[in-house]
Amino acid sequence: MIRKILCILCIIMMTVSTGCSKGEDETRDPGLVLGFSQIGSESAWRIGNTKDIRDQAENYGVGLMFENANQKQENQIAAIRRFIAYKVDVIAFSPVVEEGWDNVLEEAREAGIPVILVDRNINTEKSGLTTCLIGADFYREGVMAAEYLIRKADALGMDQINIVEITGTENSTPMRRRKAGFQDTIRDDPRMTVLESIDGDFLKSRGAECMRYFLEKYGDTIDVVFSHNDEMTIGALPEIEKAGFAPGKDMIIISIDGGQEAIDVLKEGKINCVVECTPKLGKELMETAIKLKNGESVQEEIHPDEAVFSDEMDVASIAPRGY
Ligand code: GZL
Repeated sequence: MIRKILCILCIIMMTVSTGCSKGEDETRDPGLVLGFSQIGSESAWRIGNTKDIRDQAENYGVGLMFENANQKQENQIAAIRRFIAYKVDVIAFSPVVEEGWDNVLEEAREAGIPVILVDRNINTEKSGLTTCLIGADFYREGVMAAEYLIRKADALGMDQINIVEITGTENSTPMRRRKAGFQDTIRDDPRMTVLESIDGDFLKSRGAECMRYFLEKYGDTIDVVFSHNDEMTIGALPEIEKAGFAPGKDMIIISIDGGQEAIDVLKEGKINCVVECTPKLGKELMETAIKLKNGESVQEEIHPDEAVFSDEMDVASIAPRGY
């Protein structure tokens, strides 16, 4: 009887100490410490990405050192140096821009700490600075936005299409790749003209400023607004309405991210198309970090599946987005 009680106590003690309970996923690794440098809190997408990473760290029993860089590259570099000093097992970060990471990533490599890129990429001449990129195919997102516009223009019988583009943060991967995918897809369509493209930095306030500038300069010649994220789109809409235009009707509005707020506006008919860019990358991040700690090989790139939501579908059927 005593042996039986001792045995039960042992099981309870192990569960309590490791945080694991019966039936937990065998990939949990309570011994893993992951340092993560997040760009900031600039959008619903980013806030959703942060929440998912925190939730998944909890779910996998991973020790998470989380730092918010408030949109500044120097803060990300300092955070990565702190992770190196702390001797974390794995470093992960979402680089605010693509260039300027070689020195700090060399330091991580010299310290023997593997680095995972989350969401965005870096641009470097050096090989082997990072182990894996987990994030969207931004070029494809730009292509899907343009493919929607071509279908819409065909359906409306438009023969001249003037586009203004509100881009994301200059020199960031999503800005460069969404722009390229969109432009490569419309390039051979003689109806399409991009009147101007300006940097909205993925911010709601800048989206409004950019739209005010476009309305003052181009007025009713604008047929399409292509915005690189929902935050800037939501900021632009009231400016369009203040100028006397009906967004979604007088102007075709195309956005990217797919957060709940933009989907609700799509359902109201004020946005015509929202290309999905899921922020839910935490599960893949934790599983990849655990594999690296265990000395296992990992995929070089992991891209989530993504959809397009638009006025071509029954928008009422779009499930809650969770971010
Ligand atoms: C895309 C991500 C972008 C989002 C913006 O994966 O990097 O940054 O589209 C966010 O909302 O600010």
